[in-house]
Amino acid sequence: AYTYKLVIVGGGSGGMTMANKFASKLGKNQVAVIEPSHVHYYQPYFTLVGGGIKKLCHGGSHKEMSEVLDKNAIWIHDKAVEFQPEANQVLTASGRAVSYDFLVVAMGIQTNFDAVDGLLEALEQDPQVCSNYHAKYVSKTYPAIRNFEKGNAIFTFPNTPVKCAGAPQKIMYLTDWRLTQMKKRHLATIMYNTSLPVVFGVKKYAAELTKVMQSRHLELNTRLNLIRVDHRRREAVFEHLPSPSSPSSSSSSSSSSNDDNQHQLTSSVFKYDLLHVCPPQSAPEVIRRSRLADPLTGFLQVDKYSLQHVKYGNVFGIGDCTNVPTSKTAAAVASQSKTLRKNLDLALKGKLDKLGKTYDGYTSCPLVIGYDKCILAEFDFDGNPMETFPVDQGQPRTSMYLMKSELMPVIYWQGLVKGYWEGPSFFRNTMKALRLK
Ligand code: FAD
Ligand code: UQ1
Repeated sequence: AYTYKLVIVGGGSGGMTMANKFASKLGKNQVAVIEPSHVHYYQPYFTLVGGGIKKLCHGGSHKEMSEVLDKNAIWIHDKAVEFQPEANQVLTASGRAVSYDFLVVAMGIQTNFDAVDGLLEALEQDPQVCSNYHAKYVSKTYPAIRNFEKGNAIFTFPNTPVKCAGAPQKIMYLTDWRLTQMKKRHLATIMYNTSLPVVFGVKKYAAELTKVMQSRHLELNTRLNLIRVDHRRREAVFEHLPSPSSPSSSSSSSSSSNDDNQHQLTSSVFKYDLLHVCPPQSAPEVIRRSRLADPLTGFLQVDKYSLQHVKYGNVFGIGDCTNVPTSKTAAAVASQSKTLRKNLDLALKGKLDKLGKTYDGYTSCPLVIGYDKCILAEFDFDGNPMETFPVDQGQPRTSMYLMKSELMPVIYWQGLVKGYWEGPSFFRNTMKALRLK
């Protein structure tokens, strides 16, 4: 059977940038990408689509796989179903065994809409239930905002790892802004019901976001996890998670006991008139049940600095499907791609003992807080800010908004997807040097 020099599982942000870097370098038919979807999505656009700022459109939110993949590479239009790392092959849904010298796993994170009782039915049937986390349901978000008359607008954050941890609240800020424009804001109670104990995981930005929420009368309800949606009654049921410091939950007066729950958690019922759901997410099933999985989390078990698999030296990972302990974003993918390019180059030359441990955890989240303002969070593994620009990025800025809405799509399609953009470290270091002088 034919053996590819490089096989990449998943043709999303991470898979496509790696494929296009190596397709031109390794030549015809040496790189294969296993990807079941015929469309490549630019998911960060979904926030803008949901907010009614951009339209779902070719060239903006998506392009055909055949347009984005270098002609030297082979697109295997199929789904990976089993990893056989001892045999250096991947099995696909159609029964094909794809052999490789080196493997990059870039399958993204799995969204589990079916893990919330009644959610899929509500997304299919209730126009006021929407989610920017799905190419289909994102087109419901803006109509739901426009159709909102009065009552509760609820935005959820699940009790699992997620991609783009800021996205579930960005759409809340856009909704607030839009309802204000429509002169309906006084008729709305807007709330962010999050499983986390805080509004955002990084202190510096959490402090600014708290100010924004308070000044705009957005309710923050922490340690609430969506478990059921009853769209006929327009009710959302949340379980109260124990606060990190106390073993039992602190339940509100409206709580009712939920006996089915093995943890004996209490739950609360909220009426909704608009419900934006960030679905529970997990490691892709195919990784979780394979030998490549981190036994604790189910994500691909790689060294967080080199992105090489901890057990199989010819296997690497990038992006949301890995157990790299940073916030999962396309910005992180871009920075990881620099480390991975260098290490795959060495690996392909047989220098597996010389791999660099250079990924620093860089990730970024443009927190769009209105139709012309953005807080550009950038931070490392430990949540220390790693800001690119010589201004305080904790402050809401129009420049950062334009960066997100106008510049970033160009950087993504012309830079990241084509294998050129490897993150802003060059600019950050240059700016820092200039500031010192
Ligand atoms: P993906 O790009 O999701 O690609 C995974 C690919 O694997 C997909 O093409 C999928 O079809 C494929 N796949 C899945 N299963 C299989 C299988 N069995 N076999 C083969 N292929 C498979 N990031 C930012 O940096 N900035 C932002 O502002 C931002 N905003 C976001 C807003 C929203 C609403 C969302 C949903 C995400 C946002 N992100 C943002 C996150 C960003 O989109 C992801 O972190 C990024 O796409 C991760 O890249 P990836 O390659 O790991 O996964
Ligand atoms: C980034 O590199 C990136 O990936 C292409 C994103 O995803 C779309 C981002 O949202 C951000 C903010 C970055 C970081 C880039 C700069 C210029 C700060």
